[in-house]
Amino acid sequence: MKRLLVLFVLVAAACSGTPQGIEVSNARVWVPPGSTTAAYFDLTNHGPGDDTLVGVESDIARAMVHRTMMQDGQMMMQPAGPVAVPVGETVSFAPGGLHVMLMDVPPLGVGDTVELRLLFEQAGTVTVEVPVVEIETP
Ligand SMILES: [Cu+2]
Repeated sequence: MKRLLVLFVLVAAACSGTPQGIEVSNARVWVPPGSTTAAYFDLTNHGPGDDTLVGVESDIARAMVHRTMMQDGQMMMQPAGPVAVPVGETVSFAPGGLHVMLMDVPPLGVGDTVELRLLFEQAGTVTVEVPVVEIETP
């Protein structure tokens, strides 16, 4: 009986230490210099399977997933389309690459937060409260 109890405790500990689904970390929105700004974060897929980010929503702005790329020596950005987040991997949204474009944003200051809803094929809607931070310089 005692051995069974020990086994149960071990299993419970193992389960609670293994997060499932999509983890959003390092999320931040750059303080808008005007009516447009960008949000960045890391997406980690803890399983059980591959997932895809298919969209993003905000109540205070128009939100789109964009990708920045060099084209003919110019920095261009365009809609990224669905973004694959394979199981066990982390996909970074970072300056110069993937980002969430926020358009028609109201005035925001450092310390404010913006709620974003990230829409995944498998995980469904993942809601994050994203802090507004100073624009990062490289
Ligand atoms: Cu953009």
